[in-house]
Amino acid sequence: METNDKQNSTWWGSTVNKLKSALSRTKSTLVDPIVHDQITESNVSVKTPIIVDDDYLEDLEEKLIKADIGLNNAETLVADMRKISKSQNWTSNEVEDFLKSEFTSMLAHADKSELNIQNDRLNIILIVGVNGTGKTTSIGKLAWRFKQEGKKVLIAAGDTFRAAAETQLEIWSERAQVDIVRLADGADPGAVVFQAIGKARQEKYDVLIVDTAGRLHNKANLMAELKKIRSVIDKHASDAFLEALLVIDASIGQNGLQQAKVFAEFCPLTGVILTKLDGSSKGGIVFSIARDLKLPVKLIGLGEKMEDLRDFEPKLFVEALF
Ligand SMILES: Nc1nc2c(ncn2[C@@H]2O[C@H](COP(=O)(O)OP(=O)(O)OP(=O)(O)O)[C@@H](O)[C@H]2O)c(=O)[nH]1
Ligand SMILES: [Mg+2]
Repeated sequence: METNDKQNSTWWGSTVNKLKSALSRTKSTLVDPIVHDQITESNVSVKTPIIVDDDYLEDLEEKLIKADIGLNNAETLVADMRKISKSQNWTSNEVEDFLKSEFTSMLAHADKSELNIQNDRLNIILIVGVNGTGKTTSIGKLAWRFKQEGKKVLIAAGDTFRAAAETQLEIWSERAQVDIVRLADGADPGAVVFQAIGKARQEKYDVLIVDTAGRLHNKANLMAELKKIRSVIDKHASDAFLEALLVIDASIGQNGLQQAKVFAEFCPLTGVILTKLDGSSKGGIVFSIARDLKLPVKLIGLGEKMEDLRDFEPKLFVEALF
């Protein structure tokens, strides 16, 4: 999507402030313990020099790992710092600039973050993930956003497993004013997807978003069912443009990576939606997803409201942490 479109639309307007406030807890675990000015007794903030010695570097590595950025990232960052400056004094501004540049290069390990939408054909967005991570909510928000952009949107209630799941999606479809394909409770999710693809083609929808049941990554039968859904798409919509997005809850930190690896075995992924960044202190996981999974985070959830799903902008994200 063009930058201009984004800047003109309502959901974009307050992104920077929204992001800053959503990331405040992550900032307090990831950045503040490393870059902090000392407050004197008279309440004046002074910048104290930081001596980059072995103790400092060891402590830094520990803090980074605790903040969920991943072992590889933490080791690289510390090694880079050691290379540049051993036993020298750094100002807190210098540490801040160094961290910003390291964080930015961590995100460069993954492909570009934009959600791919093609104008000349059907786009299918398949949403998968563990129970309760925010799949259905994110679909509602995304459908609303596409609708605001003037696209013709269809959503498929592919979670036929949990009672009330389809009703939850139906409520979102009404809010976003988009169409929905829903079969009887307990229907085969593959059949729902098949029918939705047929409708999307016949009635020339721009985007079809597919909801799926939450499943534990260690439950083989449910994962096999996901594989089936994926094969229906591959077989009956091979000319459509597909985004397969894994929803990860930012508050679970490193466990999200393990989930992602298993999901990717059953359904090749093109990116991640990282939800619940608001209120999470483990937003550092963004850096680990890029480095260790090599998957781009495409969208981020910053709250429960319709407009609280935003594009992930690596540069903006890093800026908002400082
Ligand atoms: N604060 C916050 N809450 C969120 C966000 N995204 C989703 N939620 C909440 O998370 C809860 C679960 O969301 P759902 O969308 O039902 O999750 P799901 O993955 O579809 O769940 P299952 O269908 O049971 O697997 C709801 O209460 C949502 O409002 C977010 O970005 N921030
Ligand atoms: Mg759901």
